[in-house]
Amino acid sequence: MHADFDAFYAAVEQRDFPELRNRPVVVGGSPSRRGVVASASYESRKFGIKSAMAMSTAVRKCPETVIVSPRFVVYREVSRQVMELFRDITPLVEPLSLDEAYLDVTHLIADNISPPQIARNLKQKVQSKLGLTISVGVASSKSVAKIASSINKPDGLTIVRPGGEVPFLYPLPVEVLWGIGPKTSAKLHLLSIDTVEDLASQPMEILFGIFGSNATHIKEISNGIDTTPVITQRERKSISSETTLLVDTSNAGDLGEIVMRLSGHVAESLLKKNMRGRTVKLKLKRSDFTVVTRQKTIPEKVQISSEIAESALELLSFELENADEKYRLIGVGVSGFATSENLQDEMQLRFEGL
Ligand code: TTP
Ligand code: CA
Repeated sequence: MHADFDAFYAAVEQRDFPELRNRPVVVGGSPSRRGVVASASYESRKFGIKSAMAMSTAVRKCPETVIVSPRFVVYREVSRQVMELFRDITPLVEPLSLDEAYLDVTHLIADNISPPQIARNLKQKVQSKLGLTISVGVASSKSVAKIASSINKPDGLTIVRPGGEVPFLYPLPVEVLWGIGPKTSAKLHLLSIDTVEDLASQPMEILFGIFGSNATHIKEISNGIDTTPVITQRERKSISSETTLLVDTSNAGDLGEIVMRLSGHVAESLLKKNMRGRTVKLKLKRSDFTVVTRQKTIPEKVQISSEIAESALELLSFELENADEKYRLIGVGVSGFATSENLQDEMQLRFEGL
């Protein structure tokens, strides 16, 4: 199952301030300070208001809309509560962000309790305990479940039975697939690739031209094939990113730049998964193919790019001072996770980054 809060920040505000219910509400920064919409209530979406839109545009579209400043501390607490409710029904919960998670409930299915019932119970529990609605998708894989939860919002429940993946996916617009953002979808529409079926029926050469090394994955998910398991935070040992260099080098400047770029990739994955770790690892493969790894454990858990890069660069200069080698591969990783306790910084970042 994939479960996702409907209009998360806005719904929390409408729950806590009854005068906001049934009204167009947006949570975000002030229009006079070039703020943007973080979350838009479903009432405001009827006017064309969406997340990430400039607040001034939102006000133009619907002058009556109520603008509310975000209360990150509250959203973080609600997120903690909902993840706890999820974990009451299964320990196999993989949070994707503050307001959504995958739940593996395979082991709960029995003669007298079916997947739709499990999902209905979950929705009811969230409504009665938290006073909020979630949309749930139920399917045989993570990718299909996530799409299923997104297509009947708000308060949706969409069930895709095993074998029904292809008929479910094919008529949908390509944008429903994970990893197809606005740039790629514009490119696809130019090629008259509009639906998932259009995409799934492309020859592999075309897909390689558009998606590069990701083409096989795209082909699979457009046919509803996804075998990735639900991974809880405790199980995930490390998050890393590595690259093989075009030419072997010992140039400290070049190596440093790559380390910074890789730290950025790792930070992005950590943010997406709401995780932070305490150990930063640098992996180097020398020209003679020997691999060295150096790691550093720090008192504060890291999550953002600059923090990861700081430790990784320190490890790099230590290696360069102590070895006279050329390198052919570099990797940066973070491990030493605990359940994310402080998500506030992440929300702040996401909010400011809009
Ligand atoms: P989403 O799940 O993308 O959006 P939502 O919950 O508001 O609405 P939907 O019913 O479509 O799921 O994001 C969850 C929260 O994350 C959202 O309430 C506010 C925050 N957020 C931002 O701060 N900026 C953004 O651009 C987006 C998309 C979300
Ligand atoms: Ca949501």
